[in-house]
Amino acid sequence: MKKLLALAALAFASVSTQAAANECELTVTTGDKMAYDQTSLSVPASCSEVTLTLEHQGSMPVTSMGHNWVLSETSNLQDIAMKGAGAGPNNDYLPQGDDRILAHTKLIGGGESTTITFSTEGLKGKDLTYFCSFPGHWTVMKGKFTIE
Ligand SMILES: [Cu+2]
Repeated sequence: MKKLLALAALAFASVSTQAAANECELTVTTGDKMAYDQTSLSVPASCSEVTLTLEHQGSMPVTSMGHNWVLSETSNLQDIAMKGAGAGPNNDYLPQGDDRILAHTKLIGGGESTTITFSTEGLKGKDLTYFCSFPGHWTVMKGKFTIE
């Protein structure tokens, strides 16, 4: 039985070397707390693009419990978040024109949803973290993003 399972796993691995489009699509939900529903995300290395949807299932407005999804190298997270707080809500709490921001959604409030598509070019092998840049959220509202 174990051998059969191993064979099945092997067969599955060989047919999935070419990523299906839906493996490159991620949905992250959030709500009226400073948290995403997932503390890590990954996509297969065969994804040339990732489509990510952020859904805010809470009811609080963007001004008090806004969330976004921002991707950067882990080492740049804190500085981007600090500068983002200074950039203010009209800039989605992100420093404008900062190319250390690898991808980001807009800031949304309860009941809203937003989708972005970004290229994985140059991201493979880097230590990446996603976070919310709403002031104060980034310290707890974050997770590892891996391209495997
Ligand atoms: Cu947030």
